[in-house]
Amino acid sequence: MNLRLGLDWHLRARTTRMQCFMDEPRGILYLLARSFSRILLILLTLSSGLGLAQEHSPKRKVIIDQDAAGPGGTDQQSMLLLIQSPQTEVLGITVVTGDGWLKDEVAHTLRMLEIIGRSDIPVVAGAEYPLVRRKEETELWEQQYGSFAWLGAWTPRLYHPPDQLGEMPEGKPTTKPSEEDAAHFLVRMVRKYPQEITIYEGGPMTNLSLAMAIDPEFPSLAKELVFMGGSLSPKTDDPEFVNTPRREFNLWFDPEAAHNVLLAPWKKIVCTTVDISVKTRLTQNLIEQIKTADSPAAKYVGTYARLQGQYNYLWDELSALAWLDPSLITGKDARYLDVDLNRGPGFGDTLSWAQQDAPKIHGASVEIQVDLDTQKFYKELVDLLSAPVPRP
Ligand SMILES: [Ca+2]
Repeated sequence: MNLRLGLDWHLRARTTRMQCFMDEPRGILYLLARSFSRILLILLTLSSGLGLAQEHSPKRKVIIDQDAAGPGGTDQQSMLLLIQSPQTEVLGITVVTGDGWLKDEVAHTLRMLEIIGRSDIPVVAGAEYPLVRRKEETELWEQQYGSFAWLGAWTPRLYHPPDQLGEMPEGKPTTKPSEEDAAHFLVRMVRKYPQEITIYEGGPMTNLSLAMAIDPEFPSLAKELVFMGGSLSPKTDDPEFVNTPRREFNLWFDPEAAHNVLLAPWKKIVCTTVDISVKTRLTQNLIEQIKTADSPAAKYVGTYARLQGQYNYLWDELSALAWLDPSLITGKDARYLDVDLNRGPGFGDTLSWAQQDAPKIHGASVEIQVDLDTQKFYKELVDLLSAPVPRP
């Protein structure tokens, strides 16, 4: 707009000066020729300048690590937001057991990409199990310390063996995952694009911890880690958090992996905790708004988004969208984070310290999102999911 206004002004100024030469035909011809050549020069400069501007704003490289249950739901919807954004280049989706089993999640992700026409994005299978935690031990732990509302793939009412797929109402994929494993893919990518890649983590941190075990430089070679996880002191009447405010599934499901990752030398960590997640809700009204659009992503979400009970937080969607538009976050804090590895009642709980109280061994200071512009968030969520799918 400014370039256009500048050009208009330039043309007006030259027109005024031209009028002074109206009684001199040769002068007019000379001036016209000079004016056209200058305008041509300006247009060439502007177009090459715009070309340079595009070359100098490369897309933001991101790898999505996700416990990609589906169809629909927070895991798939957050991935859609990151794929839908014209800002991003999604280098790949690495998958980890969490909300569902690995193979099930890989199938849902491949199918989602087929539906939106983005099977060019590699889907890379990662860890089928947490580093140490086991289902049978977790069931014993629950008998001793009380049950946990959400056990992901191990939730009794949803359980199926790891090698079987659950229901796939969206159809089974015909595309295949990458032959590489997630940890090696993560390491290979940060070595290929050092300091350029954002690791978006929407699930348990097993794949990231495995990548660190293979290559200890993995965290410092990444640009930043952005993750949904952890819980500090959420203000909510949700029974899942009233008596266990420090228990959050992503960190809880693989506490040892989260401990490794949170103590690693990342350049920057941004964290979406339960505290801010509970300030968001997916509603039927939002789903209806998305449904009115004709894009493949909107149709997918319109068909498969589900509301269950009264708490339908936009967990991973907020983490993704706040990375795309940091102005959504209106309040933030800084903490050091870790995870309780004592195998008592607090096993897997989030630990946090203010800067001045930090223990001797700690990771990078974590930027904690505290508050958000809720209406702006909902609007951007609807707009982005309603937009055409960007071509690779
Ligand atoms: Ca997730």
